[in-house]
Amino acid sequence: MKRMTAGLRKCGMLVIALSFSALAMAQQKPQVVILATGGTIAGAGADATNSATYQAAKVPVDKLIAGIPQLNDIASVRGEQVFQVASESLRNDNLLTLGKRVSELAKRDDVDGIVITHGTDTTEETAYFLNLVVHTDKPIVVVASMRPGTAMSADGTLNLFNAVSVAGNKESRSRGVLVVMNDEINSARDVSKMINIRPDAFKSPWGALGMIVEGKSYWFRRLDKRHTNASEFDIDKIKSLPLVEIAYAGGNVNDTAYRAFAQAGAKAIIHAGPGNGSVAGPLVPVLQDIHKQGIQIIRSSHVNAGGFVLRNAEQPDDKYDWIVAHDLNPQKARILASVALATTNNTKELQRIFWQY
Ligand code: DAS
Repeated sequence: MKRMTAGLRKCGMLVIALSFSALAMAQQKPQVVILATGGTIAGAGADATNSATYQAAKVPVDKLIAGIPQLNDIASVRGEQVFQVASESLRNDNLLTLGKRVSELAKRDDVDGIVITHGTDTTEETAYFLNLVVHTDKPIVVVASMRPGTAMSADGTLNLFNAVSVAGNKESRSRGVLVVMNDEINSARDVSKMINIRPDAFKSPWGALGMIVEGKSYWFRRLDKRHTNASEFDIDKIKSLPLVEIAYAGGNVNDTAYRAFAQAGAKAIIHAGPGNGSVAGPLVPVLQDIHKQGIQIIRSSHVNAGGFVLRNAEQPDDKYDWIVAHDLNPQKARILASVALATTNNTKELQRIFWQY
């Protein structure tokens, strides 16, 4: 009897010791929250050969996490399904909802990093938005995939594993919101989807911040523009995002879209122009007339590998009181204009903001 009691006691002690060490192990592992919004990374196709034909936003976050058991080796992960949509359908209100949830989680002591799974179409917009308005130095990583998990050589699994690894790494702190895809770590501010059919779709015209290989990050540079804790914009103070529209211009451009946007109540129009955000001659008086109605005119460039719009180069911006989007593409210029117009409509202030963010 005595021997049995002693044996049971030893067993009990062992169980307690093991659970403490498991707890210690869990506590040593970074705590990462995955916020799922949909997209191809949650997509499903009918056949393994369907790398481009599939339905986005089908697989729930818990299944995404369960599909990568190796996540448990690098972090204590928990998931939340915020939305389940293809990202082209996301609205400004969705951005506010997501931003507020990220901000709440970033304030918690039991959260070391946040990953957002997202569709590729507007990854750059959501990531840039969070970069502007969430005040934290904790890693926030947006991740997507070009192929659904059902396809051969699907990229989502490794992208998500890498994203969790980056989000759980203290070295990733204070670098702004990051986009992890195809082994690269890019800045949310610089990166955009430049090719829409290959795993190497996302590029930054000024280069990636780092690489991630087998779960280890290698850093090369930092973002110079203002972001996160250094931003003057705060998600907790933004009630709504003013309407900003994008008018795409090439040859033979007419004023129809610009006038319709003004009529519809846009507070700013992003002129997505060719080259240096060029404005066709007949369009100039139209934009001047629209600006007289109190609507901001912001010249951006739709060139592929990174536009760079200079003030007073081919357009007398000072004379017309127009704004230039610097190197931001039209879709990012829309995000920044919308966030900025929530606090000011002063042209000079807006131009400062476009130089700094
Ligand atoms: N429609 C795309 C989106 O949801 C699918 C994807 O590439 O993620 O952004």
